[in-house]
Amino acid sequence: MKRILTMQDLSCVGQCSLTVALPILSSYGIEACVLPTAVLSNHTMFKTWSYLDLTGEIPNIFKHWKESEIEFDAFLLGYLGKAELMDIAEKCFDEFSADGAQIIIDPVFADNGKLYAGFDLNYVAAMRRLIKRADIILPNVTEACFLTDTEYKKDYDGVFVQKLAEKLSRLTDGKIIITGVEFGGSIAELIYGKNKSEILWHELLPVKKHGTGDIFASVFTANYLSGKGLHASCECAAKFVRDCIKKTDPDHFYGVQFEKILKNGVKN
Ligand code: PXL
Repeated sequence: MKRILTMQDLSCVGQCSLTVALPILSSYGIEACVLPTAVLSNHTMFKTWSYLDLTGEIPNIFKHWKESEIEFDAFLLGYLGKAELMDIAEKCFDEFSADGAQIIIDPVFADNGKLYAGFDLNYVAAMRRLIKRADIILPNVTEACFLTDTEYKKDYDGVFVQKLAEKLSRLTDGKIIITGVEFGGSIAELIYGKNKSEILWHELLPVKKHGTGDIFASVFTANYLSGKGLHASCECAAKFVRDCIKKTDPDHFYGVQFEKILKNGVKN
């Protein structure tokens, strides 16, 4: 059985980060271990939130993992929240990787042309360094713009996204998947290839919901670690997200009800 470490925040309420990664990864038969970077009352799309930074506890956690010779077959990184955590993430890869461990990084710091609350360009610069270590990165279009110092534009086309991916390929040797590519009335992922990229188009639903990027990353990772390729893993993740959105009560405002999909065992 594969053992993965997912490093991101624990938002007590909000159907994002660890509260989606854990159940989803576990449901695919992967042992999901966690490195919580902070505990928040709820995610930062609510009006207010509390934030307990756990960075100071991580060296202690590492000390005990070292003593017990713990290693991981993969890492999934999401919302970290502080630039300082990037160095800690690198230390984590150095100390706790099993042979051939895969590093999957969803940069999670921006969307719709803007940084999330509490993030700055210093964080972006630290992420730019961290993605050098990745086997796969999953930025959305806004994050790809920030990482490559490209001005975001709301109306873009395939050429724009391909150029973003090319610029990202100068920052990492990892595989590049740009998520949430949206134009011409559809949504897609771009899987970068030096000579030819693939664009996987899906039905664009009329509602935008919070936390879907975290769900995409978890389902993608679970499928990829189970042996599927990039293309098939993206297809599964996109379908899962779409099904979650469709099943979510219209007045449920802070996330998607992915539990309804897991409960029915209708994974793919
Ligand atoms: O879904 C990304 C995410 C994760 N964790 C926290 C967030 C966000 C996005 O805003 O605020 C705490």
